Amino acid sequence: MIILHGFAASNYYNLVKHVLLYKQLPFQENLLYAGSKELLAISPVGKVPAITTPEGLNISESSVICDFLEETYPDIQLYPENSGERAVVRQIMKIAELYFELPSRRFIPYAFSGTEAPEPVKVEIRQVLKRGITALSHLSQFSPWVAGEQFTMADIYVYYVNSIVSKFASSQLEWDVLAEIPGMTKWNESMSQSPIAQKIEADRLTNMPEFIKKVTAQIRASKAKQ
Ligand SMILES: N[C@@H](CCC(=O)N[C@@H](CS)C(=O)NCC(=O)O)C(=O)O
Repeated sequence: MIILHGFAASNYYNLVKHVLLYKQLPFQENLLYAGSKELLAISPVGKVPAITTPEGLNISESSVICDFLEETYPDIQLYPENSGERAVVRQIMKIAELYFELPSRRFIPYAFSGTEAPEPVKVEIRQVLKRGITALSHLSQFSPWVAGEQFTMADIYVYYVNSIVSKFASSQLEWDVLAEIPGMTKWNESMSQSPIAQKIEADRLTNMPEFIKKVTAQIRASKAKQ
């Protein structure tokens, strides 16, 4: 059976979990936090998520895991047959990660320590997000799914990317980033209603107190070292 390593407060963990549930693949969850020795033995940079395949192969990096799951378990498809259409789906996923998730993630340490990011950091992040807005407005269809008529990996990917944008970028920048993309808010809301997304959200909320305790302890330890 596939083992999914990580913790339910992680959006990357949740996007891979969503793919596993959508594809109706049996899997076991192994609770590991980022930076732990056990995780480092499985995930080379110590990040969450990672999976161990039934054959014992360890794989990390969410998009790589998504591709592996699709190639190995193609019965319930999450990429279009056509290679050009597949490239568009991957392009949306990549742009969402580079221009939406990664810049928004930079606000997480400020949010957890209850501080506001300095203005130059905000200016820089706002610029990157603007490029993401332009690109995603151009590429997204929402008819009814992100890449068109077929529900694809891009729907799952963008949904969990958006969770970081809404929670951290929008609050630090006082800017409803998702509302800038026509159709995005409505689509995001409908994604959140799916039974899989609801189960994942319930698991996330259950894990949150323990995760916050861990992060707070890490912040305290790093302050004590300074
Ligand atoms: N590029 C990685 C990013 C994963 C990632 O950033 N995971 C976070 C948890 S949501 C993490 O493990 N952070 C710990 C760290 O940055 O050391 C992927 O696509 O899986």
